Amino acid sequence: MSKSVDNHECCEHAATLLADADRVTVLTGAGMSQESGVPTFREAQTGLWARYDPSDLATPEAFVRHPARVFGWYLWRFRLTRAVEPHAGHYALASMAERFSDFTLVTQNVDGLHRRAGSRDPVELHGSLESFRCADRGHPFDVGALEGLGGSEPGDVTPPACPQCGSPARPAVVWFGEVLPAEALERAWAAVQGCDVLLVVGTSSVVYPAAALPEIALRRGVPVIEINPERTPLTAHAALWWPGSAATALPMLDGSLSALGSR
Ligand code: BJW
Repeated sequence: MSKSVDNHECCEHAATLLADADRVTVLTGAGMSQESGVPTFREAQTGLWARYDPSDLATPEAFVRHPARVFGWYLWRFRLTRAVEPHAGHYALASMAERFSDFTLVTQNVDGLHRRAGSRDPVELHGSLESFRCADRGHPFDVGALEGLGGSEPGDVTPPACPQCGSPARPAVVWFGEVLPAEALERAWAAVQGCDVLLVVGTSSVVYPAAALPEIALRRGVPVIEINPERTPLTAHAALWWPGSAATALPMLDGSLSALGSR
């Protein structure tokens, strides 16, 4: 879809909404990391799931049925996320955190790029691809033992066995049908229940319970700012839809807040 984006107008509006806020929550999704080179999940042309059916990859049932396919896909993504770098948008969010008395960054991403950009203690709703554990008993699995496994493209790789119990290793991420880490969910819930503004960046807003977080903020009458080049189910309800990209919009916004002298 081609559209012209008035980034300056959107930025001014977003900065105005944020200028008087004390408590800010940010929710990010795969679009946040797209400009770092991590493909998103649902984009028709480039999304990982245009090539691979998610139900064949991101469920516990898929891991039982096709362990080598699922493990190989995650091993490829594990290496990809280690090879890429945070972009200006990740750094802008780390900088923005310092401007508010209460700032919570909630991410659905498992790539660790927010932490690598300096964001302190982000809430990782869907776990982390930086660590692995065994499937049956959750024993931590040393990622050093992954070296030498698989090739440079996603392909079948038999999951190595846990040295303690022999069950297959898997990424420490949350698959469909699995429960999110309780502490992360509680922190995210508390943040949207207490925030003055919610900023939502790069998520299709279709996967729950993450997609319920903006719904909670909206029910409280909190303004929601959405940064996403495409419309989502959230767009019609947002106080501002900024149809820009994370790497462009967020540094602009941080710069505007700085110019406004926001803390
Ligand atoms: C840009 C950009 C740029 C592009 N700049 N933007 C309530 C109602 C209905 C269903 C459910 C419900 N509650 C639970 C469910 C079931 C299920 C669910 O939500 N299903 C839906 C598909 C309907 N949820 C679950 O199973 C969750 N568990 C749970 O709820 O447990 C309790 C329970 C269990 C069983 C039954 C009922 C309750 C677990 C969800 C786990 C999701 N896991 C994944 C995989 C993680 C590991 C991995 O990375 O592989 O998480 S799936 C995948 O989707 C991943 C993502 O974090 C997540 C969200 O995707 P995201 O981030 O939004 O990415 P995209 O690709 O969809 O969108 C990218 C966006 O960026 C697009 O909009 C672009 O336009 C934009 N963009 N470039 C800014 N440069």
